Amino acid sequence: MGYRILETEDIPAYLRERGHWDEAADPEVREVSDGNMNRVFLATSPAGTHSLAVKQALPWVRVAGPSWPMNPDRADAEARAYDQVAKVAPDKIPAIHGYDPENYALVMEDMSDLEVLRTLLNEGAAYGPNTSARVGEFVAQLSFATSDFGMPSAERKALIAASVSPELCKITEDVVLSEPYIEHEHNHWHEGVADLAAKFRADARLRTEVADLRHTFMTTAQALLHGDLHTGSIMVGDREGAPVVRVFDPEFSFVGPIGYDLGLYWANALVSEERAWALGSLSDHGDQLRLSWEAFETEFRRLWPTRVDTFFDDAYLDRFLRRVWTESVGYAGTEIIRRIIGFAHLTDLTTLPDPAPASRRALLLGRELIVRREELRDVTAVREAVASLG
Ligand code: SR1
Ligand code: MG
Repeated sequence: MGYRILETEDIPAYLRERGHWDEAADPEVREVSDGNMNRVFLATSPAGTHSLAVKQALPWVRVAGPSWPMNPDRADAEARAYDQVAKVAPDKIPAIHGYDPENYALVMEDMSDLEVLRTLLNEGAAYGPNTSARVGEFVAQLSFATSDFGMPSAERKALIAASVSPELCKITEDVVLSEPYIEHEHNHWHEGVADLAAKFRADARLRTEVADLRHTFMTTAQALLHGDLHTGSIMVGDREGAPVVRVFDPEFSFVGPIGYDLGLYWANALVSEERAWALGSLSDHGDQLRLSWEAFETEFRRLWPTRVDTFFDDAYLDRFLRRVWTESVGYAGTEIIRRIIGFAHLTDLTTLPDPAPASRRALLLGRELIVRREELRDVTAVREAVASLG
């Protein structure tokens, strides 16, 4: 039948055609699209006893419209990533009921009983003790299993080939890892940071360091990444009295540097800390980088004895983890900066009564994380960089 763009009224028949809905009554459907890229619908039985989510990739960037075309096969990358995570961390992703490659549509668990982590944080909630630890474990479990430590060499080469995602990687190479440092029509900023935006564009040292991180992003095939692991890609809540953390939306997935996933999460945690600082509501924000790194490192080291290639010795593990740490610090800096002077901004800052003071602090921190990433060798050093903002 070919690719058809689904509208709200199409969803009941679509779910029946695909074998996902056999109840007598049609579901009630509402569109809940929220991210920059895709459409999401929730379908719920009239009695509220059965529900599903349908996510479809459009042939353009949703928030930009047809003027920014984008290959919908990014949904293939998302489905592939979910397949990989389901093998090693099924408790940390939504249940996937089916993928329809012809229409670039995923049918998955309705998670509307959970909350998007960013939304909760913006409302003043704390992270709590589990969230960052689960995220750190998620990165370790996915990255170990899809690295040369967790997968035989030939299988890995096939994964790398299957996971090549040129258009989505190009978005990151552009909107995260170059545009904020040059004049570009995508860029915009709050007037209270205009001087810093201009300064960063003229900052040769910063630009060279970002070029290094960009090249690492383009050339390093360590493991399968989520690729866009910000706090809007994580849902949290309680089910039957137990804390639940679900990572979703891995459409930017490809085989790249592990530090890109950790760095994105850290950047978003640090920006949430700046929001809380501005509102005088700091709680556990400053502990999230440590909690996620410790959980990542502990889980990666726990998996290490299971590695498939023992030429990689224990000393090499230490060296490898050091490299992941340093690159994570750098990518955290790039994510902070692009979220303030690039294309896609964060509500953490934009919804503040005055976004300027926290945005300025975050920009300065971002620069420090990039240019001093080799010196910032542990969590304490990063916390000192935050403290030095005053
Ligand atoms: C054009 S897309 C801009 C951003 O939205 C996505 O969520 C990614 O973060 C991307 O960088
Ligand atoms: Mg997304």
